[in-house]
Amino acid sequence: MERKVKTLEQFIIQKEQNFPYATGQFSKIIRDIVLPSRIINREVNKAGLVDILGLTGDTNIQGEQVQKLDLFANEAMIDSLFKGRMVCAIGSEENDDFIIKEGSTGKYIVLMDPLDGSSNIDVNVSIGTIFSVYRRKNMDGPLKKEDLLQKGVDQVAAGYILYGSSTMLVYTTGHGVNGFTLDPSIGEFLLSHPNMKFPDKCDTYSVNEGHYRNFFEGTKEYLRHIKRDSPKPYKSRYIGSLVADFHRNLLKGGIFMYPGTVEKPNGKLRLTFEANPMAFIAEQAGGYASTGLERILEIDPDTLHQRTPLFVGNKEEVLKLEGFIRKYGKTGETIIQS
Ligand code: AHM
Ligand code: MG
Repeated sequence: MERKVKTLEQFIIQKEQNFPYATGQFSKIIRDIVLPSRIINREVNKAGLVDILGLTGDTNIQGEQVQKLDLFANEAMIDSLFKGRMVCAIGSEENDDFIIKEGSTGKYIVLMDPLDGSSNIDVNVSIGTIFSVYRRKNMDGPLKKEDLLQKGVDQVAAGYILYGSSTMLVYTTGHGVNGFTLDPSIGEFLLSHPNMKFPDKCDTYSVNEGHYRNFFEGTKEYLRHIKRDSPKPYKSRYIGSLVADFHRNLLKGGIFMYPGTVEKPNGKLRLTFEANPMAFIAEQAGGYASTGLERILEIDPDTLHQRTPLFVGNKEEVLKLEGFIRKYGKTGETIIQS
């Protein structure tokens, strides 16, 4: 039987035909992200050979400096995006400030975490690239704060590349979520997961429970509830790599949590690079993302690197969790040591 294979390129062209006035600029950005992701993928796959080729940050046997993979990924993405000329500014988890391309006529701004979960590289655990795309609000004059730091609801695209047992691109432009798997034999991403949706059932939770004693009471009570009151115990699955944890929950059903703690009320994850893109993908896949008290996508960002608690996954489950957090007061108000 003949199987119909659709490449990412064919998919993009087909989607463009649905928008007769599309200039193609926006699709170019997706291509400009995908190109370096193949190179990052190659380097990530070589990471196990560090003992032979030299540790990252060291000098290899050829006497060359081996670049840390997260910095390599950062440079590869920035280079490709600016060469593509559609992007006028980039905010990256690896850089303190926005990188502005002087004189650029690009209409778009990209925020990204070029290699999230990179502490997992040494132990051969899946990691990912996360990106989101915004359109400039003012086309004339210098970039303003309102161009650079927009709410998550203003994203025009978001996605991630998962470097796992296979390499996948999952992205949305606000018309559903589609997943593509890299076929290494031909170097092409092929449509493998069209129109992705969270399954109806949610029986998995993903959280670093090592921090339990420092969670606020609402989070603790939710965790006690899903263990104590659900007819069948939830599965606990936590990799400690956001893209991999999120991706598994998207396919199987589940809630990912990175709550605030007593020491860090805003948790660990960054609103702009991690929470917003995942929230956009989640909502487009029928899910929901919350700080515990408000919709992630509605937060007006103040700084590039600001952090936020993140609860994301099946919509009903995240709403249920919000109920617990509300019941026990605003994050930070009620702390009961167990
Ligand atoms: P990073 O951006 O420094 O790589 O950190 C982000 C990662 C996420 O991928 C993951 O969800 C989280 O940190 C895990 O943190 P922890 O080890 O505290 O559970
Ligand atoms: Mg990160």
